[in-house]
Amino acid sequence: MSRQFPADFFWGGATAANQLEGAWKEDGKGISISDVMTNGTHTVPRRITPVINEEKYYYPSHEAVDFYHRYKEDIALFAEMGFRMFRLSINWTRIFPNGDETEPNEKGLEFYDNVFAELKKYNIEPLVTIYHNENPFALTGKCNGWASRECIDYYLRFCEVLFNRYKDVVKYWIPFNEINCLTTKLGNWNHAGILNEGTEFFTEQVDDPDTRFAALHHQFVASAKAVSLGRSINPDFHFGMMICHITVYPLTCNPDDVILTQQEDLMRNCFSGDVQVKGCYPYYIQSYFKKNHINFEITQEDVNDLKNGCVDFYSFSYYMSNCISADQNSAKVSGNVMGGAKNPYLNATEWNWQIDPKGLRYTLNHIYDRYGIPIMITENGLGARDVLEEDGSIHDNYRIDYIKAHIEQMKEAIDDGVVLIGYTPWSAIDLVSVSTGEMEKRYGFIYVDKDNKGNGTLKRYKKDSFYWYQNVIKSNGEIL
Ligand code: BGP
Repeated sequence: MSRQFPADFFWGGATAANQLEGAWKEDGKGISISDVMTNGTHTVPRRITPVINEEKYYYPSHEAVDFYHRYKEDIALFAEMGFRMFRLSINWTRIFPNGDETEPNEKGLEFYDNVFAELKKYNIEPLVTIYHNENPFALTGKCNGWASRECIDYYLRFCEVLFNRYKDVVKYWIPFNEINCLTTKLGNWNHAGILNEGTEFFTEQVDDPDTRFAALHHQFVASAKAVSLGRSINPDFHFGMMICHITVYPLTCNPDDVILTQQEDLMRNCFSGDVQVKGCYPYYIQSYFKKNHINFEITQEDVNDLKNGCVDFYSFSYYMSNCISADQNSAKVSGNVMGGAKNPYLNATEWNWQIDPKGLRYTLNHIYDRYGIPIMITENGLGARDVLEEDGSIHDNYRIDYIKAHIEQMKEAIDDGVVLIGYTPWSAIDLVSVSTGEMEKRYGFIYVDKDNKGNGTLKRYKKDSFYWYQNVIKSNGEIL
């Protein structure tokens, strides 16, 4: 064992189409669920408006950071940093504007031809997320999104087009981003296009667990079928699952806290991992469904499909850890899908996400011990306000500190024996925040001149972290 990264380690950065591309109606693109979400802040929730009203509201995905027109410039910057991998998602509505067409939109496919050609020019391996909060909005009206089984076929048609078109340029695929978000009610909208009557705000969604778990099941089946289909088109494809890893610790050694923590971990993290890596529903979730009277259809064909479509690698996002307490009155902190009790040993960001680099080592070991397959960290990073100085510099030493501390713990985990094959921090470049719709909650190595209201030149600037990360990659993680 050694504390060194493997020579072929995938250093890179991550993004998602709806937060990056803009051009929301260009070249035949349809409306996605992200396009009907207004901006917000961490105290003002984002609104879901089935009828778009641009006079009244601001919709951050409509222009985002305009990658659609600036991808050449951006990819050149990624190459300058030394990226070996770039994680992006395909905007489903560029290819199938309403989701249920039978013929794809050629213009949309051409855009990604160009993006992949540009990446190839610099030897950057694409890592493609097929679904990252970009469900066609028309499917919400048609069948309440993934609540309906119909979505499986629409999604597979989309996958088949992608696999055939890009089979020679894309090898790494993630069928669904953070699929486990559907274990919480926040997942209804972004993760499945489900809009139950009465829902107005992203953070306050009306929830029906039967529908939500049915949607999750449909996505498990869709993912497994996509894996089987992809392998039949190109046996060299690698498929990974993607979990929003909600790392949890018991707040105290009170056995009540410990049991509750174990239950949370099984439900939020292990459940989706177990289904996608092991190919079947684990015992604890079956009893959870029974105890909570959750019912939805699982056919024998589904059972077979799940068995046949297990993934090759495990990937996850890691931003924070949370504590779990049986005491309802414990102090609280936030998180991307789930908050928790405040950990007295950790600091938190302005958005109240606790910073816990050692939790990453813990998580990597936890995952590798359970599954024993290669792991990629496909999101990790710090959302913070940056200041653009007059000379165009951005001194984001706090971001460097954050990422450095996490990379150090990745090294420890490699030394522990974990097989870690890639790291694509969030985000390659500044982009729109999902939870709040803000631009000024920045994650990138590259600053984009744009504010929360949409003002700015969209000009790109290299942050201090850009140069720092460039050296990290050049030294293969030796110089931090
Ligand atoms: C993850 C999402 C990303 C990303 C990130 C940061 O859950 O997969 O799309 O946005 O969280 O969250 P936020 O943008 O809310 O700060």
